[in-house]
Amino acid sequence: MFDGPLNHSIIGRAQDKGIIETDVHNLRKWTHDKHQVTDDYPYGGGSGMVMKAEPFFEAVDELREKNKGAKVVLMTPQGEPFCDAKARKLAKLPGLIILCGRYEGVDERVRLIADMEISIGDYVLTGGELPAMVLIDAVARLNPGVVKEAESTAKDSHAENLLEHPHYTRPPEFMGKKVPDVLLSGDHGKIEKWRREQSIIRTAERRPDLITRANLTNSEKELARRVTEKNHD
Ligand code: JAH
Repeated sequence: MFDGPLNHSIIGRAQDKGIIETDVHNLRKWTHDKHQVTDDYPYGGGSGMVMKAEPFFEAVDELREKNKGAKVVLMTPQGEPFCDAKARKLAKLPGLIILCGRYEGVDERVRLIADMEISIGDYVLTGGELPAMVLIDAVARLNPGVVKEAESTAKDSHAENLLEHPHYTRPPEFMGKKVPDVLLSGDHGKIEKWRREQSIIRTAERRPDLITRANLTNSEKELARRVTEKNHD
């Protein structure tokens, strides 16, 4: 399940270059029974299975020993919502040990060995593997040299709590829709001003929850307010 995404494209290249390294572990390795069982019936009854605590404990003991300073993250819909700021904090750490549950959930005592619990959004999946890969991708690309220098991550959408401005490439007219004249003007001052305005307008329209956290000048706040008011009548 991890093989495709982690060895593909930018993340794959970052691993080839030795900038980041990922290892995938099968929890069954830390079982002791013939059938390598990692789940069991829930105490108190009910449908579905629960992941056993012991294999997680033994796995984390071993992986903490081999990855000094790494933090243990449990992927769960009950965790702290993942965001750009969190990704930047995690990118500064020497390593991450990411625990992925399956079935209805993991034994509550697994929480005791996790340094943090992270959710990538308010929906339930069949397991924590896809969220883990989302986290890895978001954190990995913040390491110097993973994405091209020109594509600096400092101005990423969300790094400044703003959505990005619209992007256009050739042709200059498509299905009757023209590329805004300003982008063809060659006036980089005007282009930057237009992009900043578009960014603010879009964020105010689509994500009023973000705009309150963005660093805006007084006139930019005024622009955001005009957009919000227009959308309320
Ligand atoms: C589902 C264990 N926030 C996304 C997310 C994270 C984890 C899980 N689902 C959604 C999950 C089943 C078992 C974890």
